[in-house]
Amino acid sequence: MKLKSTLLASTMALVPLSALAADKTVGFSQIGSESGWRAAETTVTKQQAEERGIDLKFADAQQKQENQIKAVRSFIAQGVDAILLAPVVATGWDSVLEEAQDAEIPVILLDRTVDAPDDLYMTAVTSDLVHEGEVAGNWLQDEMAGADCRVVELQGTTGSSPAIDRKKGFEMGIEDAPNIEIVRSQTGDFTRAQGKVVMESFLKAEGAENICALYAHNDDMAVGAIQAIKEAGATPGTDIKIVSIDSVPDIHLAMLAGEANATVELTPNMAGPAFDVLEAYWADGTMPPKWIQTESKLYTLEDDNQAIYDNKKSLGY
Ligand code: GZL
Repeated sequence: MKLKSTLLASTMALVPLSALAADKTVGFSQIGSESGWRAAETTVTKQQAEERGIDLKFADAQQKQENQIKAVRSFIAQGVDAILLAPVVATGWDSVLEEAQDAEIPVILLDRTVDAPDDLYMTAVTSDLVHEGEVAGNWLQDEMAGADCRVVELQGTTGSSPAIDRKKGFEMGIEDAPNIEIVRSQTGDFTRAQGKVVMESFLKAEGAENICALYAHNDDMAVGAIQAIKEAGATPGTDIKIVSIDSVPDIHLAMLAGEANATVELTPNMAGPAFDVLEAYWADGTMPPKWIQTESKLYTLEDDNQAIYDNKKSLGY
C-alpha cells in the first residue's frame, strides 16, 4: 500500500500545478470599468485564466455593491471552484462571504480589502494602499523643499479601502511638512469625468493661483483634472503640480508633456498571484498568507516615460 501511495505522490509531483487548474471554474466579481487601470486588470485576469485553462465566469457590477453580491450568490449557486472579488467598498460583505464559506468555496480579494473577519476569505492580493499614499506625500514634500503649498485632493470611491488608505498614507507623508496644507478634499469616484468636474469646483472655489498641487487617488481623476486646469487657463505640471497613483499609460503621456509630475505604480496583474494560490491549494491543500502584497514604484519626470508608456501598452492596457 505504502509503495502505491508513494508512486501516486511522485506521479502527482510530475503534474505542473497549472494543469490541475484545467478543469476548474472561477467566478470573478469585478467592480466595473471606471478607470484605465480597472480595464487593464480585467484584461489581465482573463489572459491569466486562459493561459491556465481556467473557465472564468466574469461579472461587471457597474460599481454597485448590490450587483457584486448578486454575482457572488450566482457563483455560489453555480458551484464554482473559487471566487475572485474586487470589493467596491470595504463594508457590507459578511453575510455573502459566510454563504461562500458555508458552500466551501474559497474567496480571494483582489486590489481592495473588506472590513470582515479574515477567516471569510482565503487571502487578499493588494498593494500597500497606505504606503502608496505616503510615497505620494513624501514626493510632494521633497518637491516643495519647504515652500508653502496648498493642496487639493481627489479621493477615490467613498468607503473603498483605497480611498480610505491612500488618504491616510498621504497625510502621513506630509505630516512633517507644516508648509503643505490640504485645503480641499472630495471624491471623484476614480473616474476621469468626475475628476474633471470636482477639479473645476476646486478651481472655482480657490482660484488656480491659490492651488499649488493636486493629489489624486488615481491617474484617471488626475487626467480629468488636467483638462479642467487647462480650461481654467493654468498650466498643469508647473502652476499646479500633479501626483497620482496607478501608473496607467496616459499619465506617462501627460508626464512627457510636462502636464503631470509623478505617479505611483499599481500592477494590474492581481489575478496571477491569486491563481497561483488556487493552483497550490487545489494541488495539495496549501493555504496562503492572508495578504499577498504587490509592489509600488514611484515614477517621476526623471524616468524614461516614453519607454514606460510603450511597455505598459504591451501589458493589457
Ligand atoms: C486600487 C484600485 C483602484 C485603482 C483605480 O487598488 O482598487 O480602483 O487605483 C480603480 O484606478 O478604480
